Amino acid sequence: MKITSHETTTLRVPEDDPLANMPEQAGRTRPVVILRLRTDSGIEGIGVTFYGGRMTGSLRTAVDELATLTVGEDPLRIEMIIAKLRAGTGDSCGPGGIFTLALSAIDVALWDIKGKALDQPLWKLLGGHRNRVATYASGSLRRGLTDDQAQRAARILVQKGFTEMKTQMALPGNPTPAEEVRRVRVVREAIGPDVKLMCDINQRWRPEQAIDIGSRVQDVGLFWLEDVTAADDYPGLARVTAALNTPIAGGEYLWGIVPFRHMIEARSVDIIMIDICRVGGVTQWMKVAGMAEAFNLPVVSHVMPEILLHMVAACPNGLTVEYMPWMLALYEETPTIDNGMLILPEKPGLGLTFDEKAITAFKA
Ligand code: SMN
Ligand code: MG
Repeated sequence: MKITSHETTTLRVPEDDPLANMPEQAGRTRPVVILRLRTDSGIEGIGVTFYGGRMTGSLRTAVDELATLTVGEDPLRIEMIIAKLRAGTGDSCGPGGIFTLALSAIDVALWDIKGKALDQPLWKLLGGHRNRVATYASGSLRRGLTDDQAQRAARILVQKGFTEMKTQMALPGNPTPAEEVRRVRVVREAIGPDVKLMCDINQRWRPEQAIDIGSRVQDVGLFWLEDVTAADDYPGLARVTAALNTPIAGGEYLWGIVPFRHMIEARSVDIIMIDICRVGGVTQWMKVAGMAEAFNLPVVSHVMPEILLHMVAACPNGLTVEYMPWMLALYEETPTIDNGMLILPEKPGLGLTFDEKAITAFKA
């Protein structure tokens, strides 16, 4: 089998909140690049990437330029293709930035092709550890909401059957520690003691703030506190992780696989979060998961649950899938949730088909 052609499209995908209908800001959209990679056997693989922001035109061009280099190659030889793409950019355009975001789309499409060619769903090709996987609602309980909105949204998520959900601290403005603490307490009050509650700081605290506010919320029983300070401050993170009983999660902002080694060696976090676009695709995601397993650390996914459930389910140390619903509307059908657990699809590859009507509607 050989790759014959590719097609990219830039979309503006609504960043609304289909889970609780409590958007932080109505009408906001996110630029996304989608890829279709075609082969001479008729099999087409799909990929998705983002985080280009105002440079999304450049990201799409990067995907096109890299995809051109794959034409004529055997799509099943993924590491060979990755090496060719790195060499094609003089081994100098990554890992931080657009090269890796573009590589990710291509790698995802290659794995989709491999699954379809072998007639197996991706999670089985990658290890197939479990066929149902824990998931948490994300994107609904964001820091821009009022306490009342956050409580109402949290109750809706519980009614919908979610048993895990994520909120945020580092509230807008210049909140006092007491105001930060109040937000997680009111959410906990709304959902009761048994729902797992995560909380994302998105790198907005200094280490000593993280220790201060983190200690004040220990009795809330958070499942994890995420990105409590600058993502590459490995010793700062380690200080917070050592000081708090609450597990600390991090990793979504790291590029490629090597920084995870430094983060893990410094004992910076208890839970490794791997972003598929920034790590460089499925191939690199699984390498980080293996590295984490060797250090007795669980891994969790970041965004795009319809793709990431395959990886979290595949590996023995996969903990839970972030159910961030922004991209669900791109597909005809996405994995279902039963009793708070995502069900792994039996269709080959990613098991996803673009909804052509939605793609047309979102075209930038
Ligand atoms: C997040 C950051 C950027 C895009 C989407 C989501 C956030 C998360 O950090 O973990 O959900
Ligand atoms: Mg996060």
